[in-house]
Amino acid sequence: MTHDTFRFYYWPTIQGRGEFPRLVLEDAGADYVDVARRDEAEGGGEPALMNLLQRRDVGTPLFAPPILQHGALFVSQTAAICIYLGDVLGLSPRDESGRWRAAHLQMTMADFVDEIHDTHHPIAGQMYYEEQKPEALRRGRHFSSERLPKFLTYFERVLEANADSGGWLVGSECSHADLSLFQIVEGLGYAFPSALRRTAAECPRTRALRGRVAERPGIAAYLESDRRIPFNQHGVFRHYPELDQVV
Ligand SMILES: N[C@@H](CCC(=O)N[C@@H](CS)C(=O)NCC(=O)O)C(=O)O
Repeated sequence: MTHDTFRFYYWPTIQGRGEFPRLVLEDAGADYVDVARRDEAEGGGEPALMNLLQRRDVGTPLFAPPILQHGALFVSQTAAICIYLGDVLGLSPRDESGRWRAAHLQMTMADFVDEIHDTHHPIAGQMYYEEQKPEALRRGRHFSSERLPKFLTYFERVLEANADSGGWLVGSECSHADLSLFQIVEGLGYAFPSALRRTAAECPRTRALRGRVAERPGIAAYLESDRRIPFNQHGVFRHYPELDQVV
């Protein structure tokens, strides 16, 4: 099963949460189809994604993208997909303790991503930003002042605790967790540049990890390619200067 083509399903015009599994696939040079980015005429587009959410032959029904299909297996939830891909593609720590610690970091990053999303949509994802702006202002400024530094300095402490092993979060090799932390720092650089700058001095190891991941051959090639969708105002990471303010 390891060498089946992966079929990956996510919204076709944003990085969003889909970017976390994409980075694992790209780092590993995996053979995958980003299904909804294909033409509708070829069975792609958003209809492919909507159809998948309705399918009854997928094992456990699926709630929301991102979703990975590998052979007969369908996995959803960003963190679970990254962990699964890490295991199958050699981007998980090899020992049991390390695998669980990388999983715990992946889930902490999922919490972080939810909080990043909720800065611009604190009431409901289905409502426009402009309909929830007063709440977004409170939430966004609290995030910039308190939560962003708390999460980032936590990951810095994780790197410090593992400092003798080459600068990765867990063990002595790059894992799916490192790729996800790279993506979070990239996203914050787009969405919260000012708050990120304020915390940067406290996070030298995280900055170094970001650079090290960007230079990995699979990631460097991906970032240069048109497969990497630029950040935009529709994904999880959105730049509203009024939210990027420390109070
Ligand atoms: N915790 C889930 C969240 C999934 C999620 O919120 N997906 C978004 C796109 S990023 C979506 O389309 N949600 C539809 C919905 O929640 O109704 C994960 O990390 O995969």
